[in-house]
Amino acid sequence: MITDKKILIIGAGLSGIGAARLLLEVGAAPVLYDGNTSLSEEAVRENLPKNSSLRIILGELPKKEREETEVVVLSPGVPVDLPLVEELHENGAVIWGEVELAYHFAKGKLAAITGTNGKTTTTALVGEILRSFYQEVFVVGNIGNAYTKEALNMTEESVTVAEISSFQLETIHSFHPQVSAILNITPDHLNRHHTMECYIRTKEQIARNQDSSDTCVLNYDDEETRQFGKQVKASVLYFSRKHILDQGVYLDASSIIYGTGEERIKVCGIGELQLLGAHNHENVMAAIAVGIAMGVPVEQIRKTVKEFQAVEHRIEFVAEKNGVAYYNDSKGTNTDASIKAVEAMIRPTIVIGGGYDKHVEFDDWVKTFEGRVKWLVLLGATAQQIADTARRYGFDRIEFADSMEEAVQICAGRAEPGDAVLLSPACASWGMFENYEQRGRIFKDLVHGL
Ligand code: UMA
Repeated sequence: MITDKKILIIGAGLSGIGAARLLLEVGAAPVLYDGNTSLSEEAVRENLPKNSSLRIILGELPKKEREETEVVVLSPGVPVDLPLVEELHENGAVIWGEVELAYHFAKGKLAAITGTNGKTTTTALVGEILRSFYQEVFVVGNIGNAYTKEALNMTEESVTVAEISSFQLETIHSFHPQVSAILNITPDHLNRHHTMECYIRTKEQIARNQDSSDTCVLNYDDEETRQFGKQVKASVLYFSRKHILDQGVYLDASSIIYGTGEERIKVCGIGELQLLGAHNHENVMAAIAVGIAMGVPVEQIRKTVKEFQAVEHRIEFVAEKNGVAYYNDSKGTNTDASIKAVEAMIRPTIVIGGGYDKHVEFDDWVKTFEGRVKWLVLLGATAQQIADTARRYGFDRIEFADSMEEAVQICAGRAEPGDAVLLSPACASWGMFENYEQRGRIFKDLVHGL
């Protein structure tokens, strides 16, 4: 029984707190450890049940815990090759991720979604699809709701969708979703996983415990995931934006079709979706495939995907003012994300960009402006660099703003009915805002105030 073991939780963030609360509730006596010395014990305790006897250690881990720990519960942000974790492992401790711990106590049916991009949108949409059909639905994981926080509330009737990051997949053992999905795999987090090969193998862990009664949803257009489909034990359900599939979910001209092998069922037209952009069409197709594999009838799926609005700060439609559509893509904190946002625009667009300087180049982003972007309004530390880059590519309809308020005013003045205004800065928010969420909310408040 895990409850009888000497358990050490590493990390006192969302995952560590979720793990601690779960373990206390089932009668275990874990120790909660965090390497960050600037944390205060009182602040950590505020997130725990009142009067709990949980031991909290901050900073250096004493010798006794290094030697006697039997089970380590790792937060996803803590790498398995951290010297401390390696030492604990060498001293005989087993290493469980927070997801593995949650899975150990969770009940009901589970869908798990990973991929480099689109995880959160797809997971949120799958959550809505499941809610349209099942009574008791949980949406957990990397999306910001620790799996351990919900695991004990689940019953055999529960249906759960979990967004699972590559960090979380490093430390699973028995984790076994009935439906898994890998949306795409492109280079990311290589500082943590070291090589692309390791990163891909880590992503593939999501299906490792699946068998022929399970389903693995994979992207047919992504070379890596298509190849992976040949090796998995689960039955594969592909989705594709570029190929017609006999069995799977695919895009045919402007319709999303589910091919059952025997018949072709139209799910919806892409013009009926509220989500914009080719990348979102992929997310929608993946969510449809997961929904089908989770037993939701196509009729319910159809209704939900048509109604589903973007997740906050991800090309989120804010309002239409004087015939101008305003979109908040404050989550566009790097050029890749902001390229997708610009490419998703179907109206002449004024882009608000710029922010914290991460020492990156903006050429690829600026190259997507042609034929789409009519003005660029810049703020923050990178404003001048982006302007210089844009001018190099012959784009000179640029204005500078000192604040978000001024930026929105400039956009409102420049935009004509039928245009769109897109906040997608291609930069982090630090320096002017606390985080991208605050930046997005300020933008939305200003738009609503127009
Ligand atoms: N810590 C240590 N030692 C270390 C590293 C961290 O003690 O070597 C401590 C930190 O001091 C901190 C705590 O660990 O107090 C933070 O743990 P964490 O980084 O695992 O963060 P959590 O708050 O537990 O949030 C995690 C996910 N964070 C990461 O994977 C980095 C959240 O995903 C997730 O929502 C949450 O669990 C609930 O499941 C965020 C994320 O950035 C959104 N994910 C990455 C991404 O999407 O790209 C993977």
